Amino acid sequence: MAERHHQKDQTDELADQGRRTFLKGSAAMIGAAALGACSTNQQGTPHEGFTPPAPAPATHNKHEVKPGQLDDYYGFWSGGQSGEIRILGVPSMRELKRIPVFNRDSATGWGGTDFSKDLLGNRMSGDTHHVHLSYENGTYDGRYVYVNDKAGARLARVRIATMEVDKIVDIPNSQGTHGIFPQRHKTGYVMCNSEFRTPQVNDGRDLDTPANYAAMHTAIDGETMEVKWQVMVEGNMDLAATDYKGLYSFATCYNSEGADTLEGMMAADRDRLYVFNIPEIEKAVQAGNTIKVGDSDVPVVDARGENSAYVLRVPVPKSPHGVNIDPTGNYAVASGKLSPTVTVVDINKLADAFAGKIQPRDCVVAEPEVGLGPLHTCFDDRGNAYTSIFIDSVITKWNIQKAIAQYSDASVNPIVQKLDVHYQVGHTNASMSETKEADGKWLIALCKFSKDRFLNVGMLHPENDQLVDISGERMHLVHDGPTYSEPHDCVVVRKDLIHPLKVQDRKDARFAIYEAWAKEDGVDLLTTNKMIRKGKNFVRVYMTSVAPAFFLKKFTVKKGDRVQVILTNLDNVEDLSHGFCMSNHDVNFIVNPQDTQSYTFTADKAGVYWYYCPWFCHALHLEMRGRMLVEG
Ligand code: K7E
Ligand code: CUA
Repeated sequence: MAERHHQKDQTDELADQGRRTFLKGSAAMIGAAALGACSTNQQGTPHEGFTPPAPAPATHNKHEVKPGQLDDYYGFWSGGQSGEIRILGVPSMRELKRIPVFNRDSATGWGGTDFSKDLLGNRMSGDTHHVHLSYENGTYDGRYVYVNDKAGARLARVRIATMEVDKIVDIPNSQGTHGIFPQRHKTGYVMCNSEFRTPQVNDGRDLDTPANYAAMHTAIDGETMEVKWQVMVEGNMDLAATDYKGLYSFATCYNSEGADTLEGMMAADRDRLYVFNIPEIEKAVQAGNTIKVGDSDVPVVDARGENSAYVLRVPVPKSPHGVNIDPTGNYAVASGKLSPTVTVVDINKLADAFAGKIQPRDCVVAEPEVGLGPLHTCFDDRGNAYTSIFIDSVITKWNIQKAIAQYSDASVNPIVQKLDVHYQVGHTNASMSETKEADGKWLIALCKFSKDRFLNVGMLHPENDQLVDISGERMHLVHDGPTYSEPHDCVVVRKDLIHPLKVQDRKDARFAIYEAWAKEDGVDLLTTNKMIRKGKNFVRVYMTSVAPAFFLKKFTVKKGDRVQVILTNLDNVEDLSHGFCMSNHDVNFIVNPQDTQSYTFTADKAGVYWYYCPWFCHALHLEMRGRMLVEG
C-alpha cells in the first residue's frame, strides 16, 4: 500500500499538468461572464484519458479520525439554497448535524412547530451564505452562530447551547443580504450588506432609474437581534468584515458604476472597498442626523456620494469579492475577482485617511498577484495568507510581509505555493482564521464543481469541500468532501470553545411560552396528560413521554377543531429523543430529552388517527403510539 502511494505521489505532477491544460481551456471559454454566476455550466466534462490527481501520500494522513474518536474542530457550514446550517467534524469532514434555519425540515418539524412557524411565517425558502460566531475579545465566545438569508433579507441566530435557531430578524430596505460579519471585540453589532441596490423608498418610485438606487449597510445588535441603524451608500455591497477593535466595518463594492447590467457593472477599472467608521456613525445616530426610509423606523445615515466621516472609499481593482481581516487585525485583504491581485489595506492608516491627512488609496500597502479570479482569503498563525482562486482552481499561499516588501521592491516574491483544488474554488477558510487565535492547522477549500471526483449521481453533482493540511511550509490536499447544494462558506472552530447541552435545561427562557399556557390552563407541563377544550373549535392536548410511551393514549375532538399538541419529553437521558407524528395530517416534530415542543393543526377528517413516535427510542418504539378520535 505504501509503495502504491509513493508511486501515485510521483505521478501527481504529470496528472496535474494534464488537468491544468484542460482547465485553462475551460477558463478561457467561461471568461469573465461566468464569474458573476458561479453556477453556470462550464463545459466541465474532462477529456478522454484524463487522470485525476492522486491523493496525498500516507505521511500526510493525520486527518484520519478513527472510529470512536472525536474531531478537534467544529466546522459550521452554510447550506446555500438549502437554507440550513451544517455542522461537520474537522478534520474527519464527517457531517454531524443539520440545523434547519430558513428551510422546512421534516425530521425536526422546523417550520411546522408553533415556535418555528412564528419565526418563519409561511415562507418556504432561504439562501444561507455566511456563518460567523459571536466574539469576545477577538475570539469566539461560544454563544451564537449568525447566518444570513440572501433570498429574503433576513439574519438568523442559532444558540450554540441548543444548536437551534432562536431568532430571525427581517432587514428593512434591503435585498440580497449577502456579506455579514459580527464585531470582534465583543458581541456587538452584526453588520449586514445589501448586495442589490434598490429604490429607497422601494414603493414603486424610481422603478427604472438605477442611478437612484442605493444599498444599506445594516447594524443588528447581536444580543437583542434588533436592527439598530443603517448606512445608505450608492454602490452595492458584497462581502463584509469587521476589525478587531470595534472601529471599522468593511464592504466590497463591485458595482461602483451603479449599473443594472453585467457589462455596466464591469465597465470601470476601479471599484472600491467601503470602510465604515462605526463610532462616527453611532454619534450621528445619537445626534439624530438620520433619515427614515419608507415604513421602517430604523434610523438611516445617508452617506451616498463623497467620502465623509462615516464612509471612506478605498479604490481597489475592479469587481472585488471577498474582504478578510488577518489575525493580527492590521490588514484587510480585498480580492480582485476580475483582477489577478488582492489588495492589502493597512487598517492602522485608515484614521489618517478619514482625517484627510492621506488619500484613501495611500492605505494600500500591497497588491500581490495571486492568480486568475481571487475570491476569498484566510490566514495561518505564521503571517501567511491563503487565497482561493476561482478560474485557476488553486489555493495560493502567500506571505503578507513579503507582499508588502514587494510593493516597493519588485524582486521580492511573496508567493509560497499554489495548490490545485478540484474545481473552481469559492470560499476558503482555515482553522480559527477569523480570530486572533488562528492556528494554521487545516484549510477548507469549498469547490463549486466536483465534475469527475465522485461517482456519477446524475445531473446535479455534489460540491467538493476539500481538506488541506497547512501545518507545514507546503500545503497538502488530504480529503475530498462531497456536499449537497450549496454551502458557500464555513468557519472552523476549536472544540474547547463549543459546549452544547446534551439534555434540555428546563429553566431555559424558551419555556416561558409553554409555562404561560400551562399556567393559564391550571396544569403542569411535567405531569399533565389530558385534553382541555379552550373554545368552540380549539383544544389543547398536554402530553408527556417516557420511552416507550406517550402518557396520553387517546383523546377525542370534533371534526374541524384546531388541535394544539404540547408534548414534554420527560426522559432525562442523553440521545433519547422522541417525536410526535399524527398520521395523515402532515404533523411531525421532534422533542429532545427534557424539552417541550408544540404544534397546532386542524383535525379536518372524522375517524380514528394514530399518532406515533418517529424516532427510534426503544425496543418497543413501534408501540409508542396513541389515537386521536375525531367525531364527525
Ligand atoms: Cu459564494 Cu461568500 Cu455568497 Cu464568495 S459568496 S464564493
Ligand atoms: Cu419514542 Cu420512538
